[in-house]
Amino acid sequence: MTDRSAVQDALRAQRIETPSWGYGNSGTRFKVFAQPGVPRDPYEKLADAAQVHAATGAAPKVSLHIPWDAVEDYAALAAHARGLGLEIGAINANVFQDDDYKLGSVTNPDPRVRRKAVDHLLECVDIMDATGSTDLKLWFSDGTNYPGQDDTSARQDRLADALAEVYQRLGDDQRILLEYKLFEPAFYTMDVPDWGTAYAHCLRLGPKATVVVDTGHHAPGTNIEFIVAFLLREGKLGGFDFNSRFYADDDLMAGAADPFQLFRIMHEVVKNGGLAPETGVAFMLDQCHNIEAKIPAVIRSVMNVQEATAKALLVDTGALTAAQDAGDVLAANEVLMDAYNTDVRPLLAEVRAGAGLDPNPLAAYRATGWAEQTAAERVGGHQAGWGA
Ligand code: LRH
Ligand code: MN
Repeated sequence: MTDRSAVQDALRAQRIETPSWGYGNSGTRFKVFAQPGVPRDPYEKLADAAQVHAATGAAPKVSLHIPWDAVEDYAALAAHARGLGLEIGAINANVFQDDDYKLGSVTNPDPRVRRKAVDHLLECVDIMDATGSTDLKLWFSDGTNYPGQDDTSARQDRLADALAEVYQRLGDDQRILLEYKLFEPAFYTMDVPDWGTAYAHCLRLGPKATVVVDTGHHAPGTNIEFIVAFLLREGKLGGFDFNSRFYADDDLMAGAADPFQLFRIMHEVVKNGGLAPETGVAFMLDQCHNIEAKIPAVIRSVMNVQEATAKALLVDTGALTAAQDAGDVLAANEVLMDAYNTDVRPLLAEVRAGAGLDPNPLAAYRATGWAEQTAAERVGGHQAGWGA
């Protein structure tokens, strides 16, 4: 697709969902550094997310995490979001921070603990009803640390039972986004360790169950874009948790550590129709901004995803297919590298200007004085964090 106006249309239509926890304090097990002006509640997190949308024009949805974003009235929170020009996106359940979940949540040997965990997942569907969200995002920290600690198959049975009960509760336009992770916090087995396990559970559940690809959740060297192409072909790619990493689940800004990988992923997305809204792929960020200013980091991440997408949209698919069909390895690779090596910043600046936005979102944000204003106003109270 090298028709410039079609490329601009696709970029103008791209939507990236930002994580509420990306505006709060989050970091590593060694230290979570506080910063001035950090939100103290979900309302302030939404106000910060609105700054990202105002600067980029591409981030109208915010994912929530329960109980990190627990409020009395979720409908009021959703109304507040709409007042800011935002929408509540995926609802992330949290069955990984309660002492009861030491040996697992939905896979725990103790039926009382499993019941408690499933009840939380069902409560998250109630919250979706109240906020108008369609996506229930499920990541399970469940796993074991030592061989023999528990029965892997029995845990899979428990997981399948829990997922089936939640699946039954979903409304017509609601779906499950099942996230996998190779390791951490468990270090011998994770009960949803890889895309294959997530995919198998989703196939068994039905059409309203799809897989989330968190780019930080694979073994080093994993070809993530192959997984993306496969899941898209199966109609089972529900979305992404974009971030980047040099080593493990570093949760750094998307595209910062490996922009070429992000491009290769977006190339498979574009080529397999994953940008089309009807494909239902949720482009979400899942990051921690421990040492960098949080709102600019989210803006930079949105821009990195846009740049990777723009390069993917500029791939000369006709030339690529011709070279592939001819078995011309070097020519095919050259077509892709030409797109990747294209400076798309002027194109994106044009798209932003065309939408009445500042071509430079970071400069636009800095000019608002929001950082200084919130640092002055948000004094006292308790800065929001991930409670780890
Ligand atoms: C787990 C994870 C998951 C979220 C959490 C904040 O590592 O990627 O998506 O619940 O980070
Ligand atoms: Mn994630």
